[in-house]
Amino acid sequence: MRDLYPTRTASREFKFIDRVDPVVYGTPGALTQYQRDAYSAVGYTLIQGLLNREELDALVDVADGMFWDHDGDCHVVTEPDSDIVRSVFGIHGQPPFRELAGNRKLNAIAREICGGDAYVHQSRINFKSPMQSTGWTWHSDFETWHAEDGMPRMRCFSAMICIDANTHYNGPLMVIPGSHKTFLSCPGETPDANHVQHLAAQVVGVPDAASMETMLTNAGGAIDIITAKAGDVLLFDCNLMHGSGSNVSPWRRANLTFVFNAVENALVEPFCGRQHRPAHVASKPSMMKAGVK
Ligand code: 6CS
Ligand code: FE
Repeated sequence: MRDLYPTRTASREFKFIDRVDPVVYGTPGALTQYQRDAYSAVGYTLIQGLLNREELDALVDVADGMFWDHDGDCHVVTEPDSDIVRSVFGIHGQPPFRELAGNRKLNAIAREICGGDAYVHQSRINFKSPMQSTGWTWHSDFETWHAEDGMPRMRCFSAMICIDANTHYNGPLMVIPGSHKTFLSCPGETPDANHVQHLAAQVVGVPDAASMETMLTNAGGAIDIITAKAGDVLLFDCNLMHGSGSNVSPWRRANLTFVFNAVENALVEPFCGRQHRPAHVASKPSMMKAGVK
C-alpha cells in the first residue's frame, strides 16, 4: 500500500507533509454545528457532561481499584523511573469500559467523524498521579499509529473522558490548534519492540524545537491548554500535536481514552517495517468491536 505519510525514514530531516485526508468524514448528526466546525478547524472539541454522576462515580471507583490492584486483563505501564502506575491499556473488553465504549452518544460521534462503522483501536487510562507523574512529550498519535501499527489514513480520533477535573495545575493536555492539518515526518528508525519504552517516554517520532517553532508560528503562536470537568469528554483528531507536563499538584489527573478508528481504515502492515505492536495497544476490528454498529 502506498505510504502517504512516510516517517522515520532514513532521512535525517523533519518534513511537513500536507494532510490529504478529510477531518470529519460523515454527515452532521451527533455534534452540534459549532462542535463540528471547531473540530474541523482546530482539531479538537470538548463535549461537556457526557457522563452523568452515577456513571462517573462508577468509573472513578474502578479506576481507583485498577491503580492499586490491576489484574491480568489489562496491561500496565509504569512511570519511567519508578513503579508508579502511569497507564493501563487494553481495557475496553471489560466492564464498565466495554459499556462506556458503547455509549450511544460516543458511538454516534464516532460514526459522524469516521464516516461509518468504527471500532476501538486502543483504550487506556492515564493516571497522571499527583506529585509523581511525568508528562508526555509533544507528539502526533497518528505518527505512531501509522508507523508502528500500520494505520493507513487519518480517519481516527481519541475520545478522552475526564475521570478527574483537568485543571491548569495537574498536568493538563496541551495542543497546538490546527496542527492536525499537517503531518510532521520525523527522522530516526523505529527500534524493535519500541512500544515497551515508548509508552513510558516517547523518543522517536517527536518534533524538535525548530519544527515546534514552525507549527506554533502556523498556529499564530497558540498552545491551547485543555481544562475540563470530570465527566467531560475531549474529542481530538489522531494527528493533533499534543503533549502534557508533569503533575506537580496534589490532585490526580486521570483520564480514560478510547481511540475510535474507521473499520475502512483497518490496520495494514506497519509502515516502519517492524512487527505489529501487541493487541493491547493496537486492536483490530475483528478482535474487539466497540459496540459501534
Ligand atoms: O503509542 C501509543 O499508542 C500511545 N502513545 C502516546 C504518546 N499517545 C497515544 C498512545 O497512548
Ligand atoms: Fe498521545
